[in-house]
Amino acid sequence: MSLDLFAEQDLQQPARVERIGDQAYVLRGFALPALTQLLAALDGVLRQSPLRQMQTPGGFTMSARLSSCGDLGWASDRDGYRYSPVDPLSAQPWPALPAAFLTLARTAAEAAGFNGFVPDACLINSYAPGAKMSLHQDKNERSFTAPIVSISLGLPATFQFGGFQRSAPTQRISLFHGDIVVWGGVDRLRYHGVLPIKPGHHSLLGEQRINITLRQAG
Ligand code: MD6
Ligand code: FE
Repeated sequence: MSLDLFAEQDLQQPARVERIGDQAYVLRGFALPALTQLLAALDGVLRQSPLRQMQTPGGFTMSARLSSCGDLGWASDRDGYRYSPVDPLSAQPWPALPAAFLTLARTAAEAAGFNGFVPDACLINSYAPGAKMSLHQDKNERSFTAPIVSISLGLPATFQFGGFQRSAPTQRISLFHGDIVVWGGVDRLRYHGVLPIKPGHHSLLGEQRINITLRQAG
């Protein structure tokens, strides 16, 4: 009985595509085949540029802890949000974008209809239970022609996918370990966010959700 259930789950997981907008998709389980390489690469990046809490320009502390890799990473403080080639913690360049991240992001973008995605920025967020991300637009990138590719690992989350104004109604989408969300084109500037993560324990990542987002920022 349980063997049958597992077999069925394995068969269902790869490439189940859910459309959440004209040019926005959830690719269920899309990261799972590359998981081992992905986690090893993540480990390497976080050893070089550890997760840290950041201040918002409004003086709040973000509840998710953040790091970056690639040519450009995220820096946020009382002076504003910006992409920077240097990790403010080490005053060194961010770690290089691992090949495993790049390949998976390109493949996911293609599966969602965006060919030729070449990300130069990758943000890594760790959400402990209770941490959230308020509704926002990803609009600090130089151009909006490339999509956002967002990989979910660890504890599940409720992702909010809204409209073009903060007050517009939102879809609520459960995201699980291995799911990838891709949004671009006409949906590129939609408001989105993450509701507070529920307490729990993930067998590989412990008491956290990791989100890896790849963008073309420069
Ligand atoms: C998510 N993350 O965690 C969605 N945006 O599923 C984001 O929207 C996001 O993690 C900008 C910067 C970091 C993020
Ligand atoms: Fe975002």
